[in-house]
Amino acid sequence: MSARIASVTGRQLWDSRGRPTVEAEVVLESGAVGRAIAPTGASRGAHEAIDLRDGGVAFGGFGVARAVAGIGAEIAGAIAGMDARDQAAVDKALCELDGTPNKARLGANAVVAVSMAVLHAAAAAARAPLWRYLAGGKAVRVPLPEIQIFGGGAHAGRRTDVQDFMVMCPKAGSFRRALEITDDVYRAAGRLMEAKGPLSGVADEGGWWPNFASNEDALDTLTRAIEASGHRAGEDVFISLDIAANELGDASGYSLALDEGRLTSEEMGARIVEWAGRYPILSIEDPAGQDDWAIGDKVQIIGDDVLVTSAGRVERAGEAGVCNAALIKVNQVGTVTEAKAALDAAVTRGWGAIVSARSGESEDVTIAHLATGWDAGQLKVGSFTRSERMAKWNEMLRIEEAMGADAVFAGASAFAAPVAATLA
Ligand code: 2PG
Ligand code: MG
Repeated sequence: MSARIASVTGRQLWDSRGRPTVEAEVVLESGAVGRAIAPTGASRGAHEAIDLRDGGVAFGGFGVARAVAGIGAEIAGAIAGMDARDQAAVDKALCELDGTPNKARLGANAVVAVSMAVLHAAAAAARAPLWRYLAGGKAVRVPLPEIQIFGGGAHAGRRTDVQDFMVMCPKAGSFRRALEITDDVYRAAGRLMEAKGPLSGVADEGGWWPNFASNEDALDTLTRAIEASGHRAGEDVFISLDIAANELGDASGYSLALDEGRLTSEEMGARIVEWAGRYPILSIEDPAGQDDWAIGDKVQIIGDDVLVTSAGRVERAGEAGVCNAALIKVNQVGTVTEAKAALDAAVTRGWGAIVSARSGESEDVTIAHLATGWDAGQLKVGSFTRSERMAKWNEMLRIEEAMGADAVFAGASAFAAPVAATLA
């Protein structure tokens, strides 16, 4: 049956922050349909692909009318007739049509929605779930989830400096069990916060709004929540942080508003090393612009804003030895093919790879399929509330169930070998 692209349509929908976002719908000549919705970040790397927003006063300047118009006026014509199964060719055509290094002309929001919709259409044409289509007959693991308990930084009015306080359960044995354990921790954390003072709702990604006196207060509370949940901190449940350090400063210095103010790059590094020694921390994302980490091999060091899902940046970071894992966000680079190249560059180096949502999300569950079908090993979605997050976790449960007896939970194998060895 023909997998040639017959039509491409864009439309404006709304994201989890109530802001406009782009959906693309691709119909093949066979009648197969693929749809995808662009997510949006709040804490962004300087070298990310750029969303096209309308500016002005309407919708706070976040309108996407121009991005949607570009899909109909330019993108549809450029990829009509192409074979949806040749994702690389479609994505190349999208990049060439845009013509900028960062998708600024057509907008990464338009380009990523179309790129992912083409992928969905190709899977639909193959009558396969997307994860299975991507796996192409190879055995793939069920990813280890990384789940937020407190959301801070740019996702919570900078109530804490650290952006994400998350947990990971590498020894849970299954995705289903990892979610159950996380739910215990999430509830226990809420009870502890309630006991300390009023709860203030949830942050952008559904984690508890961080009502803490200091960043360490949050770390203490999370460690106590793990213990109070009946699970063992540093055994069943580990802490994972996203420092999002580029939101706090740069190599010339970092500002920790909740703690004692400005830290030099060395002091910031020393602070994080101290946290890693005092708390059951297994993974740290974007710790700082440092390249000499005393925490060395024992902890997963994820590059997000520093790598921006760029294969070239993964290569350079690999040579500098600054990370041992890469966060993979398709909209950070703009196309499925480029995101897969960044993942391949990380995996080739023996790094961990984490397919990740953005803080602005929707009911789109593409990332659950990418994390599984690409055998990334890890999946980061946000917290354990709010349907734009739960939709992805729930999709993973369906995928794990569909694998049946063949399901293999990535667990410790998701990490670079030296980190995995600490869990043995
Ligand atoms: C991150 C993401 C998700 P944002 O920093 O990893 O938590 O945030 O989408 O705002 O960049
Ligand atoms: Mg991050």
